[in-house]
Amino acid sequence: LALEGDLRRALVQNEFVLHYQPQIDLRNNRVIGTEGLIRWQHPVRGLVSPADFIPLLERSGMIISVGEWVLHQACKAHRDWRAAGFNDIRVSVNVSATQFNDIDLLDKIRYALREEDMPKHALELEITENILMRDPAGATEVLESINGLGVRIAVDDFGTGYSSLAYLKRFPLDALKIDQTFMTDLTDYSGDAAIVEASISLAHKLDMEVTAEGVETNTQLEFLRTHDCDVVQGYYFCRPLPMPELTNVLHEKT
Ligand code: G
Ligand code: G
Ligand code: MN
Ligand code: NA
Repeated sequence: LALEGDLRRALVQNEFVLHYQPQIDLRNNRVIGTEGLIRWQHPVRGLVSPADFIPLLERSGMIISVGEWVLHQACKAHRDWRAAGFNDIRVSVNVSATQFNDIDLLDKIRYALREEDMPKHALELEITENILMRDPAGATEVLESINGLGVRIAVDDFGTGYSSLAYLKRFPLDALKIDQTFMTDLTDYSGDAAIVEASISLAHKLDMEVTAEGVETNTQLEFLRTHDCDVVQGYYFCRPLPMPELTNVLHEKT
């Protein structure tokens, strides 16, 4: 409860910061994009995990304004990367349930693209499969309007919720992100391996790019390479980093 009061001031007091985690294209081992991940630098408690405050933001409705801040921040970062010569990179942001159901979402995306001079195809929205499946018919409309803007859409945390395969085919989706829980036991004969292999092949057959999240070891990486995964993200390559450090990584790996 104390945290909730502090959260009300966090935005105006500039206590939020967006970190960025690189996503590596396995075809050329270069950074193809980054995922923006919010952090809260609390004046007394220090760094607070989004797992602890995103639910509070959701409950209070504050996620709407914080979500807009995230969107603008990611587009500003992208402008800096372009200015440094990284023109082929993308940036992804996570969209929560409340944001996804906000009737002004499309206007807010349009506004951010215009205000921050953002190339629309370079922006990707990550939406969890649970959000999409809550009301598939409603979700289809929202996704189609986002897709109509030219902004990319990725299904986040794939495999942990209840996806209807029929809807996966019907939704206008660009990418599928396999949840990190499936990486833990990624050896050739495990159940996780079967799920990851099947997810990659499903994504490709539905014409989607596929990203593996939470890649921490070379064994996992080699498995993903062998099974034709497109993009990988995880501590094995890089943690989420604040802006100046991330730009240094781009200079090394792009
Ligand atoms: O970065 P970390 O693993 O601590 O993030 C924990 C959770 O918080 C993840 O589920 C992630 O998707 C979510 N999260 C991180 N940044 C954002 C954000 O900007 N918006 C929303 N809605 N969720 C975020
Ligand atoms: O829910 P979502 O996929 O958006 O959140 C991704 C979360 O996973 C972020 O909080 C990020 O910090 C975290 N993360 C990123 N790479 C790794 C990894 O290799 N291992 C683990 N355990 N977590 C990771
Ligand atoms: Mn995500
Ligand atoms: Na995820």
